[in-house]
Amino acid sequence: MRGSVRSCQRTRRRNEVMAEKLVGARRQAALAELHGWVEVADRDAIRKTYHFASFVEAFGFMTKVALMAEKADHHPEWFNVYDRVEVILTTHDADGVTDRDIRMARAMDQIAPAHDR
Ligand code: H2B
Repeated sequence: MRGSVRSCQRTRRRNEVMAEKLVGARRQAALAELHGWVEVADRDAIRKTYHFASFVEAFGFMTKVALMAEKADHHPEWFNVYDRVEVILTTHDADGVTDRDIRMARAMDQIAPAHDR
């Protein structure tokens, strides 16, 4: 019972935020207003690499993004080594890039080091 209620809420939540795949000119326009975000070659996703002054700064960035991502129910795929954070964004429900990814990318850029904005 509790399980089915929970999965129902999850479905409802997904439907509420269900986003449409960004394609063609709208997608290019969205990418053009971001900085340093490019399309991934072998899948429908966008990526960017951020560079920090230290591991602690990189991890601090990831901590802030993690809280934003949890709030937005939209999570990055990422890889961190020392002062570098490589991020991939895509929307699994839409099987591609949506406005949710663009919004997350913008939010990440806003708290990134000046040289990565
Ligand atoms: N993050 C990203 N990047 N894409 C999604 O489609 C996505 C997500 N879906 N975070 C959410 C969570 C979904 O899996 C859960 C069930 O709400």
